[in-house]
Amino acid sequence: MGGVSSMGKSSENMDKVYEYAREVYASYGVDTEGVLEKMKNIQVSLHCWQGDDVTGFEKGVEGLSGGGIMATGNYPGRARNGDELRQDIEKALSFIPGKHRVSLHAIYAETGNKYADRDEIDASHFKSWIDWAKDKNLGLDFNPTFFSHEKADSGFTLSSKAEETRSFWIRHGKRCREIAAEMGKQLGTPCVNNLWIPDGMKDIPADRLSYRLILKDSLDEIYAKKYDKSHVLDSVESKLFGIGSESYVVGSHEFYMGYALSRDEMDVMLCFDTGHFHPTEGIADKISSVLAFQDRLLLHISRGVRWDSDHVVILGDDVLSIAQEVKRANAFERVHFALDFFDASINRITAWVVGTRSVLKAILFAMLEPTELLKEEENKGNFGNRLALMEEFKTLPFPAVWDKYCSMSNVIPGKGWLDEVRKYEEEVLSKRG
Ligand code: RNT
Ligand code: ZN
Repeated sequence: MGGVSSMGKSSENMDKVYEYAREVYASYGVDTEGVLEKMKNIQVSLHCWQGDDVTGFEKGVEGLSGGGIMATGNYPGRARNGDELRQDIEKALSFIPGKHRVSLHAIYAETGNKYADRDEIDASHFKSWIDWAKDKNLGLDFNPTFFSHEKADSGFTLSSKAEETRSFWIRHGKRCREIAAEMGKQLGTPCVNNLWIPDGMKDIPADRLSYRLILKDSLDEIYAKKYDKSHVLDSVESKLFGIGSESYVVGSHEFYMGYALSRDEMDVMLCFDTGHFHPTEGIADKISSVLAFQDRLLLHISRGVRWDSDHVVILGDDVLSIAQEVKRANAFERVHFALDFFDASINRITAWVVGTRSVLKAILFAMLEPTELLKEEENKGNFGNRLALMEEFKTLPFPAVWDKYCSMSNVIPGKGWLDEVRKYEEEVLSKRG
């Protein structure tokens, strides 16, 4: 085996360790080679907004995201335009095994020296992104941006009682579907177009229902037009609370669950953001409930610390449980993995790489699980054995297979990539004003 080791050169020891791991897994009926082949089809959608702290390229709205989300920190090197952001994403991707996707927000439109408002943007404003994605063989995903805009300052967008505000955001929602469909068409892979709105209230509302009925109508208008599913896949993202919307969020979990399930003809999927539920509430158990009724599901993998803080994802029980649930439901083709975090206090390339590699580790770990053995014990009613096996499987020689996955993808397996990030920081990031 050739490839790259953590030292940056091929290593015989790595081959030996992998050989041992292959045998151990084979003794449990798991074919590591087959799993590595399957990993080639796994795509994670990298969120572009980690690279510039959710700022976007519109003129006049520097810095503040608003809408109850906030990137904290002031680490130097934030990308200031499309070219810098693309360059940074490419750098991050070079340390991430596999072929992936990039998720954009409407605020990453490049409108030249002419300002185009949210209800005026079209696919031409994303030409640089689309051309770049074609060139790099990357899929693109998309998100309308219902925040960082004066028409969102009231705290209401699609559920606004002010008709002018509401219709403006409906037009934005429609434009974004069109842009996403064009991206999917040009790139030959469906673009996931995810809708999240910040609408809500700081304090106890007197009338929760009316806003939800307005939102329902707005969504019906946005999703009325049919697009080819091979171009765009629509999704709606719920939330429990945000900064300034602690008491009420119009687009709650139950709201969107009802919406998606009652709109069969629109074929809208749900998006679960791991930070958008009660702090101790996991989303792993929700996956199979959704898959019992819907074809597809989008995940925004994030890490909340005490609240929806959008910390960089790490390899924790929550992420592992999610990957295991998808594996056990044999649903890797139905569940879309996307990232959603923004940490401005550390090197932003490091943030992307840590988060994405952690999610990929969780997916690989789950794929290597001898699930059939667990199901057998369960079906026999031997829950003691099921528990014992689950514990045993936690210490199977997974790291050797991860290293192999990295090296066969021409990516540095161990911490060696950090030296490369340091170089990039010295040569590129530190020179940004
Ligand atoms: C906000 C949502 C949403 C955003 C991004 C920027 O709470 O999670 O997905 O983070 O769209
Ligand atoms: Zn999200």
